[in-house]
Amino acid sequence: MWTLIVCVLFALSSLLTTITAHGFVQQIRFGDTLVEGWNPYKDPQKKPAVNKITRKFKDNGPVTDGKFMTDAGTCGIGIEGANNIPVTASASVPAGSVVTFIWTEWKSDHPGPVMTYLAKCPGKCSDFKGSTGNVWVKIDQAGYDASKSTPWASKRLPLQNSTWTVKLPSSIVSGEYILRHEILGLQRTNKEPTQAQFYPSCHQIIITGGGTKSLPAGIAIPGAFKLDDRGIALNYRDISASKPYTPPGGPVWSDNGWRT
Ligand SMILES: *[C@@H]1O[C@H](CO)[C@@H](O)[C@H](O)[C@H]1NC(C)=O
Ligand SMILES: [Cu+2]
Repeated sequence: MWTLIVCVLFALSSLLTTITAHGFVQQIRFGDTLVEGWNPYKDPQKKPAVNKITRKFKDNGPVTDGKFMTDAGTCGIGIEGANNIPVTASASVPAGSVVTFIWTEWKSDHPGPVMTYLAKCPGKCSDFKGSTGNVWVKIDQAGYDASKSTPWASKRLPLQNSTWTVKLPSSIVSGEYILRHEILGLQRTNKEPTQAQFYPSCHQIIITGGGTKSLPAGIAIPGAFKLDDRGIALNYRDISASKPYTPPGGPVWSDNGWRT
């Protein structure tokens, strides 16, 4: 609650017209197929219970106060005190597809990167948490691009109708994966300790028609993100064309290999 109030106050003080400070991914377009995500405000009450591809999270607020170093950092803060609980639903999507994450209206002042990861489920994703091991491979990221008129990726979201588009690798082996997409808000990361705000969500997918490449080893979430990470603890106002920003979580892997 405290975090929420501070976040809202911050947004108000920095942009008087902003009331809603947070957000979540409400829908995902896989190629031509639109899939509804978990809605923490509508779905818990539904009977019969909904079966969404998104692992449940409690609200539109961030994972902050260092909780990103716990299993809340994997797929968000869960409901009923349990984080990162697998679901039984999944969406089928051909390898190489274009995927668009459709956020709730994202108009707050949260400068930061937008990142997307994949983890291969050893069997079914409904049996796999992904909270341990170097299983998360970043497949897309955008941080601070000084060549753009709106350099921070998360601030370009509102200009794109609150959507973000990524392309799945074409060459990876078919099978079950967790697709993890997040915004990292850096507006209070100059605090000690950092008040980095992660907005992650995890969506279970089955990739079809893939190739022969296995995902390489990636990072562990939790594990990889530390309080003193230079991508997590910084004053975002210091970032400029001459002082670039490197998002946390390492390089991006694609069909062409690793790219920093
Ligand atoms: C913008 O997003 C909203 C909500 O997802 C959607 O209803 C609307 O059609 C979108 N507008 C455009 C121009 O794509
Ligand atoms: Cu917020």
